[in-house]
Amino acid sequence: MTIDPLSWTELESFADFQIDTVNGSTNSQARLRLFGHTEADVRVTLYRDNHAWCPYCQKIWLWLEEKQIPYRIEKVTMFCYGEKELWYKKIVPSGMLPAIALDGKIVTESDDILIALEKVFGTLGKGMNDSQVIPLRRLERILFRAWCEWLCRPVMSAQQEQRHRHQFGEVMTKVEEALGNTPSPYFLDDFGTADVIFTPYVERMNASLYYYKGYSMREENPRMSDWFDAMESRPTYRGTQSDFHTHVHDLPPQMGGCYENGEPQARINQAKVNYGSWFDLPDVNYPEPANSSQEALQRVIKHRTNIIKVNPADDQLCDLALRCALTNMMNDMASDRLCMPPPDSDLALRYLRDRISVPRDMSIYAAKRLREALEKTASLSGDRQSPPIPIRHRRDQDPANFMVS
Ligand SMILES: N[C@@H](CCC(=O)N[C@@H](CS)C(=O)NCC(=O)O)C(=O)O
Repeated sequence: MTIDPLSWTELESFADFQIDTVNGSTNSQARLRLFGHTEADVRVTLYRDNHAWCPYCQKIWLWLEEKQIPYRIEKVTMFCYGEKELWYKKIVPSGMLPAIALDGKIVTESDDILIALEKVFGTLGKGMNDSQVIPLRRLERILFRAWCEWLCRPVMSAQQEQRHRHQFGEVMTKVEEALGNTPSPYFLDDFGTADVIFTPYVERMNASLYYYKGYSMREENPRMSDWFDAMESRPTYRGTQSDFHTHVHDLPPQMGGCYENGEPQARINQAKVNYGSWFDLPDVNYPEPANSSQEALQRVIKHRTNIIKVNPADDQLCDLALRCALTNMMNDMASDRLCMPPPDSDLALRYLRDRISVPRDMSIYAAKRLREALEKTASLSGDRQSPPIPIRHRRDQDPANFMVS
């Protein structure tokens, strides 16, 4: 049985999803975080990138959320996807992110920011200059460099590729040893600064090595796997956590290129990340919340005008196709009650499938639900893929196109 697409008004009646961005759980939409305090208590402004792609911003974001420090958020455009705001260049002439204003004083460089915050608000577990944390900070940088060497350098031979893989594996062994030094799943006895320092890049390593090199960091390293699980038990981390699709396509312009090794496993993984099923990926391990479809629906409804406007397809076609996909999503993709999209809407739906950004737009499971609904609905219309996502820049994601109209 085929069913008609729901109208936007009907879809709105299903969108039962509300969050308190100011005092509720960590979320990427907030412009102000109070944790039950008043605005008069705010001493910190965090300048972070619009799309939550910047790893150094995630570090500060997670720390502030863990410490529950009241703060404001100002979002800034990164060079790879748009024009840097003039007002930001007046505060930070290099345009680099993150920065904070702490009691009106600007601090840049993520490590200096954490040290400045610790001086005023105290440490998060063991602090930046603790004798147990310093070697872990160093290890994180060694891992980072081994990752860059493997991922971001074109190689001339299979031997060179193997060498880079091996070097990364050796550093991973040291990370596994470090994680094994305490009975807790974290780097030290309790969660703290060292875990925050590791978070942004191991998340990006997990995604990028799976996709470009066919190496599953989380599955191949048991202590790292336990560490990810422990991190995912924290609502703060869940609120900042991205997914594989977002990272593998946001990294190339930020890193100056990511190089695949062409191995069969990498090809299999690439197909899964790009075309699904997104539920089979090792990018998240906590159970799916019951309201993930509602979240996806609410987020699309809120931004539908701009979503349709930036889609290269005709507005009316896109509107209808999108409502079909959302109707199917809310019917749990039941194959006996499908909404058939209009002819030639495969490109429009896949264009959006490829541009959902986590956590900017929605949380990880909501994005999986939406990607799945868009893909399955697109496949009822055709098998064309939209043009590849650019790798030198991401101007297709220019936030200027998404200003609330
Ligand atoms: N060492 C700096 C590195 C910061 C950095 O590299 N930031 C990048 C984003 S991840 C940036 O702002 N680049 C300018 C841009 O992309 O607009 C820190 O730790 O804060």
